[in-house]
Amino acid sequence: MKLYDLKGGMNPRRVRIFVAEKGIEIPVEMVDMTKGENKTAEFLAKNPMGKLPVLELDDGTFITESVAICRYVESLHPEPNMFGTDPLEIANIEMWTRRMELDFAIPILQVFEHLNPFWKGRLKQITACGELAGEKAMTRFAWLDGELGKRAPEERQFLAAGRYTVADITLQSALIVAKACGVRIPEEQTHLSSWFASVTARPTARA
Ligand SMILES: N[C@@H](CCC(=O)N[C@@H](CS)C(=O)NCC(=O)O)C(=O)O
Repeated sequence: MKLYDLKGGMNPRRVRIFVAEKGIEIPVEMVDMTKGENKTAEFLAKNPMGKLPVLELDDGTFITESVAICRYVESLHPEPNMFGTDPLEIANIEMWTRRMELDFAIPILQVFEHLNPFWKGRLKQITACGELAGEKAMTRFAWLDGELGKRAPEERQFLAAGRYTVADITLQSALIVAKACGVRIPEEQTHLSSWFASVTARPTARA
């Protein structure tokens, strides 16, 4: 098995943290996006979307999409469980993961793509799109801080279950990119800030 990885990328980080939480090691090959290595014919044969991460299996099969990779790893290494153990928990973790992807990760990626100088000349950048996405992200931060605040203190530590799950990893990875783009959790949002401080203090956070 081999993981094609990208330094600094939100989705590759999700898989790295997930794998680290499982306590396993998967050999890694770094792909340098700045050199266009993810757009070569050789890489596009692995993932026609030209994106990372990609998991290569020993029989030459490629799995793309970070959640699909995580699910595959979970099937092989069920403990610690990160996708849920009973119907309600599975649904809750899926619900929170989808929320974190659609309402947090996507706007944050749009801020990065439309406003960050890295993408100049690589993508069509529209400043207003980046600014709008930043506003959406900030609205979502406020909403999530409020949601966490409605919970009993012991239930604020994790988003979807009484333990760290793939939903937490999804937001944690998105917020690292947000921070790098200058989109920060406002100081007064203490519940969201505490959650972020707690997940980023985990030993796997630097994976
Ligand atoms: N939906 C995919 C998204 C993958 C993705 O967007 N990867 C980014 C890094 S976070 C990438 O490879 N970008 C390279 C590019 O767009 O050229 C997943 O969850 O894995």
